[in-house]
Amino acid sequence: MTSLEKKIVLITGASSGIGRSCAEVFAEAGANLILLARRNDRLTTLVSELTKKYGILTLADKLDVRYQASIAQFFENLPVEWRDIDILINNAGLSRGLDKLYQGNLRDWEEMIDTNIKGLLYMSRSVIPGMVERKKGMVVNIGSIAGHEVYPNGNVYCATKHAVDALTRGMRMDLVDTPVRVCTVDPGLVETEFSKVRFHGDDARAKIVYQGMTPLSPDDVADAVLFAATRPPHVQIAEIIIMPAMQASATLVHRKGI
Ligand code: NDP
Ligand code: 8X3
Repeated sequence: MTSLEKKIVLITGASSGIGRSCAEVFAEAGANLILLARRNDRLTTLVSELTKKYGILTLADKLDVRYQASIAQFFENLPVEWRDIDILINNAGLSRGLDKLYQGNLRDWEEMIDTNIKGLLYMSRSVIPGMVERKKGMVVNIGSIAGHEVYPNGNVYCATKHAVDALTRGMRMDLVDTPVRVCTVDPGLVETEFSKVRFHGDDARAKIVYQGMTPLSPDDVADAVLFAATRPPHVQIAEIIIMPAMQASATLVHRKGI
């Protein structure tokens, strides 16, 4: 097992759900964390919790991964002691809407494409060259079962997660002659703010997504990310698909009493 003690781990979308849980498990493992998201107030609270609990170093910043210029500025201003990033967790992502493609909201499409695809690309382009130069590093992309299957009304979200799958494969090919490893962790239903965001804040509709079944928790997914990150340097966990026991595919979920 590889120790994460004092490793620098950068997590996008650390203000909630899977990203927040990753921050917790990597902090517990002794890593120093760069935590990014748009909701800076949440990051501030998380930083004070994690530093108190685990005595690690943290750097948090407000960053919207959709904007390449903001990302460039963030890295330009990054203190030198934080620059040698060991692990990049490309987690920031979202779904918006669940509509037939021909009725889809164009703004929802732009937001998903800009965040899930372009954000991941911009972050990767900024961080991977340093890893190649230092001859060590790991990228973990948070994909989805929606990157392997398409479900009704999931059209554009599924397309973005298929893109994450393709980009992960591409990265792995392009890095095969380096020690840098690339992994994708692809969950099924995880109860986070994901559905609330998908339904533009409609809590009642979001709850229905997990009705009658036990979804994954974000900690379950963080556990899988931690597993991949703690393998010895010659082991590359390429892909982890993780689903609740009550889910067999994107469209087959067993729900009790429904
Ligand atoms: P949450 O909504 O709980 O968390 C999403 C995180 O992404 C938040 O921290 C949010 O922070 C951040 N984020 C969204 N847009 C941006 C942006 N433009 N710039 C920076 N950060 C952003 O959902 P999850 O934890 O569930 O989602 C995390 C990842 O997991 C996503 O990529 C999602 O597609 C994937 N996933 C989720 C599944 C699920 O069922 N929940 C299943 C499979 C995959 P903020 O709003 O503060 O910027
Ligand atoms: C999130 C899981 O099934 O809602 O990626 O697409 S699903």
